[in-house]
Amino acid sequence: MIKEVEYRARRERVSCALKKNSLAIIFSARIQIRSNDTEFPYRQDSNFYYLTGFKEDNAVLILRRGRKTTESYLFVQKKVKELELWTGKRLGTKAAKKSFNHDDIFISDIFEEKFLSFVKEHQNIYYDFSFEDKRVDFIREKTKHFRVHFNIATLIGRERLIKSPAEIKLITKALSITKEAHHYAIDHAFELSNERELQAGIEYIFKTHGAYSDAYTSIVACANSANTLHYINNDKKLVDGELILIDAGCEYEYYASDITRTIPVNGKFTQAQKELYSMVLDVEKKIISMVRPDILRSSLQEKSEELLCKGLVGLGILQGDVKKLLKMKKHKKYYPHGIGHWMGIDVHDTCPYKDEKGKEIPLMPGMVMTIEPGIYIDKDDKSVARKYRGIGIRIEDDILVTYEGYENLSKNITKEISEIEGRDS
Ligand SMILES: [Mn+2]
Repeated sequence: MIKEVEYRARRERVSCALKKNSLAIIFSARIQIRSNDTEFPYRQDSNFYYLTGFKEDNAVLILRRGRKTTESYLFVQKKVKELELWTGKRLGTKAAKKSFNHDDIFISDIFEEKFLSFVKEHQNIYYDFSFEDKRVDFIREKTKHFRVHFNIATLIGRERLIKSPAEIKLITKALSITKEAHHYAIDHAFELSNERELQAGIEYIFKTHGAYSDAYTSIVACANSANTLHYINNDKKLVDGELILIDAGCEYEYYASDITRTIPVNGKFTQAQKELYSMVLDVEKKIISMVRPDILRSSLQEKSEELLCKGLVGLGILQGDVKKLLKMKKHKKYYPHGIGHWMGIDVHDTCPYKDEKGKEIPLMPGMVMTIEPGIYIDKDDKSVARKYRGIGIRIEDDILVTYEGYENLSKNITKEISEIEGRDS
């Protein structure tokens, strides 16, 4: 659990990053309609949650920075008995004041009025430019002629780069649940008939182990489906003798996990599958071992491309000189994506990869990044030996950068061939 003092400290850091004489407005997420009058399950906006820990909709946070002081105001929904009967209890201002430490807490109904009185005293306005909302239109409209506008998402993204011990604990907890789900898949895939059934099994474990939901739509891709990178249909048969690429991770208390494993449906790899899998696994481990403070993500990317290209030549999938092949980007056909991304409250955490000057941000202790090399060979790719066609493999772990180097937070999730094949099921 993250304590209110930590949320308070985050607000303080973001406030201090504002220019002097500024007002920042951060909105809660809106309810999203699924169809007609049914809604998607509500999830708080990640930036709003990062600064408040407040999970209800129709809320606003205002941060003020004057010349010397900073202030923080939270707006929450009014308690209305008749509405609470339908959509659940609301905290209300009175109870919110007990759990949340702001300079004041008001009902959302008076947000516009308060905003207009605050705004008179401030020259600069910060809000999330990507938000499309009536409330944002209101702010734009009321300030367009006489205020300088900045994107608050940029500042919060910078703060979110470095994870606190409490955040790392939640990610670790998410991963402990995700581990159970992937081990379930290894143990039970052989007795299930289609991808969706396996997806349901994985997500059943997420929920029965205390996770609110998945952190992103699970990819459960058997055989050639794995060669569609964002395959989420998950509606094909599980075929004996084929592999299943499973990219699935739960979200626990707003923190993501992001794990990919590629496993045989029947528990045993074929020789060709083994060759490709070992090659990818080898590269994954080598790249993980390079993680340390000050290294650049682009260096990890470059090295992963070089190693995978070498591996492809070793297996005869590419022919020729590795350096030349790399230069001609021949490997991109089989490894078209990035080596990894920031992870935190969002699975693809909305933190910057470059600083204000456009320079790449090196890894620093407290950052969490995925490492996920993969090789994808389409079933119709006649340039490749038949035995490798229709195989897609990705192996992904979640890595914490430490002062000494790194900690693989998902090291307990099985990925060695002998361990996958040796599990008792
Ligand atoms: Mn990922």
